[in-house]
Amino acid sequence: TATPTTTSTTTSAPQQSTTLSTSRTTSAPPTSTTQTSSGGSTACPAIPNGLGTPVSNALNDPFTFHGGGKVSSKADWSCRQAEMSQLLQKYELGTLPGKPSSVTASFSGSTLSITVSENGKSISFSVTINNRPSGQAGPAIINYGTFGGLPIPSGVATILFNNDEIAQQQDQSSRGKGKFYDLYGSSHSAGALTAWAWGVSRIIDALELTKAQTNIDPTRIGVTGCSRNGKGAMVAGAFEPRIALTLPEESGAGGSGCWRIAAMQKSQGQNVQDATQIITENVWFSTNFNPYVNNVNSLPFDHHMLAGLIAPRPIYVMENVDMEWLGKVSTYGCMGIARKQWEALGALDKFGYSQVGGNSHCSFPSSQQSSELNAFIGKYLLNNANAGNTSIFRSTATQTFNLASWSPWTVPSLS
Ligand code: MCU
Repeated sequence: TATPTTTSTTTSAPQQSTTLSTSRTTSAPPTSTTQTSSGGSTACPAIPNGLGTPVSNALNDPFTFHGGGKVSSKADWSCRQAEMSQLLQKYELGTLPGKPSSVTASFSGSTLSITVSENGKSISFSVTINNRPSGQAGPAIINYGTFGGLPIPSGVATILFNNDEIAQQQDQSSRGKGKFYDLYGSSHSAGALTAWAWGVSRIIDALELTKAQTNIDPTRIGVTGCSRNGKGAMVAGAFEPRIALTLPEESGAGGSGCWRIAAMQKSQGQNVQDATQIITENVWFSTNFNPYVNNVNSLPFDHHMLAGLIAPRPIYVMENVDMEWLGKVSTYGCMGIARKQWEALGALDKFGYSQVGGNSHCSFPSSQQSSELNAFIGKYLLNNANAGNTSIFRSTATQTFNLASWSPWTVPSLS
């Protein structure tokens, strides 16, 4: 067993030390209106107020700005991502705070302890790191909570994240409870999914500070969770650009499902989870979302665009074909259209959607393991270019959902 090491490192802004500070620019959420591309700084179009024109029987065009201009380059795509992030926060997920003024971390045994301070308040939480690499620094997967769990190949550490401690998720009485709200106030607009994503960002800040002790490479971090925690994994991948691989397991509605597709199914009498139900069940979303759940066609986004915040970073979405409630159709349609964002970026080898059955909810089926999950982890966390095919879009169901009619816009080729 490794000798326990303890270290404590701090970053606070402004910070002179080059070895201990985490970068404020790379960890900031994509919320600024100026994006830097290789050619320098590009001004992004201003985001007009208001919801814009409703979109019915189709998903919103990710390649047209909220103000109407076309996305025609990778620099434009970065601007559009910043815009989509702002819109999702404003109308659904609540505000994601920027990097706090101070994050400190210490590592002892297998426990990474993290303290975050902002505006004179501070909170502390810890995560457990198992199967740390020996020798060269290696990758890790952050695993939310206790539902499900993926078979993680050797060479990849796991980081156990008790997300409920950051934001509770019992039922509606959990609103504003948890360490995130101790720091930012119980009436902060962030729903639990956003608060957890903020927690993932703080874990990565801490990993940047303690790399020499943990032996975890903070540039090779994956995130996963199942069901409600799969929704969380998707939002963490979307909001945190340092996540190298996003692995949502059976996230369903509010994760890889689209609101409009669920609403259409609901209107046909199908028993699928939709926006009107989900806000009564729990506090995953901001109360900002409540006014729109009966009219999701008015929203300037759907969850294909939540996924689009990840593009072209790698994502592998696992879904269950047996349960309509979990989004048999709404996740298939949503991700089938989300995939076009990776296509536009020439990155189809970084997009996977796989919907199989025969397994109970959150018990990972072996049919997704060797040629899919291991291929994604192998290629994108273990740096094995020959790990297998990672351009995946499949369902074991016969799907009749019309992907083309629900995406009546042109997919550009962005460079
Ligand atoms: C798929 O995630 C949720 C689902 O949204 C809920 O309606 C259901 O009650 O619980 C699922 C879950 O988190 O199961 C563990």
